[in-house]
Amino acid sequence: MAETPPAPLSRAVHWIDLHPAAADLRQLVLEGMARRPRQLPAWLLYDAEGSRLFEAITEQPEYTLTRVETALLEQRATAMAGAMAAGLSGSPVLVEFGAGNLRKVSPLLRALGPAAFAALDISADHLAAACGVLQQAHPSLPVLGVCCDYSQLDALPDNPLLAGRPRLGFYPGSSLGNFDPGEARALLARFRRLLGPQGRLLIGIDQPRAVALMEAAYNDPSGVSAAFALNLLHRLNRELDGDFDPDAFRYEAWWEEEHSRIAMALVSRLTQSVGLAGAHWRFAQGEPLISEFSVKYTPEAFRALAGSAGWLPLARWSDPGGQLSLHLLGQADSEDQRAESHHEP
Ligand code: AVJ
Repeated sequence: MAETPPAPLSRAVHWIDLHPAAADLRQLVLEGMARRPRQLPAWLLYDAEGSRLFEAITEQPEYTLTRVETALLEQRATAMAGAMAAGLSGSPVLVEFGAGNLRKVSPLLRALGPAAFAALDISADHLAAACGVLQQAHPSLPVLGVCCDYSQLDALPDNPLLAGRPRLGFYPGSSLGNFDPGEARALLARFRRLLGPQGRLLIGIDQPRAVALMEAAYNDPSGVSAAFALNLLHRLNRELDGDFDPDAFRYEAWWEEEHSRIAMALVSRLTQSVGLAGAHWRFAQGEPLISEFSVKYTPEAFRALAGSAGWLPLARWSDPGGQLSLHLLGQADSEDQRAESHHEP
């Protein structure tokens, strides 16, 4: 019997840590607590436990976005990769923003065969574990994990894996919805700078649906959505010397038609004073602390937003139920000047 060849040596995952320092975190929280209504940056939800709870949300029957988008990627990865790489000079690198558990990117990696893959996320341990698993599944692919707040990044790390190659961005999951429209436009413009002149971006955006469906998706009967938001208070207690009593807040999620968004908040059950970051904060009974917004865009509204950030819509793929789209964006000053094509299964 022939000797089995040794398993291909898995490369080490390259790792760069740009997580905001504790002092910056404190400053952000002080600013958010001073706002009316009080609102904290959504990325604070993603500590290790928050990342675990978010994954549990994506498995709830009411939260269909992740399953629908994953299926669309699996079905259309070849067409998407073809459109993403059309006309590029040289093998590209793929950059995923807000990479999470990295379970959506595999079909795209297989279809695209990029020179390297960079995964950016705020949740360090979660990202490191996900990069390790991905590396096992793609042993010859150079993988770079970057722990950072990608919405504040001025340049991709100066790393040889990323140097001198066209850059393709991947931003699935409708995470853009966490930013208000002004911030979302700034973020899209930032991605254009990070990805450079040949850059293209494949971005997942979910649409407004029946209000009852949306409200159920953000307030599942098992209480996972509530636990995800309440975990923020545990994090603040631990990292910023807070004394929040999580039982003194209830989780609520509601649709705001005028902003086309779901608002998620921890609502004070009573009038109380909370210590945090060396100060005391009064909460009136019923006063919300916004944990995040989830803005929904129609394809037309999203195209207008992307256009205002300098992106040109190239193509769009939607699920059969019309719940969400993956939009491919290109640059107005490159070869990307054709009309947008729309594909439904
Ligand atoms: C990760 C921002 C896309 O808005 O659907 C889900 C976050 N929060 N349930 C979303 C979330 C509670 C999610 N995004």
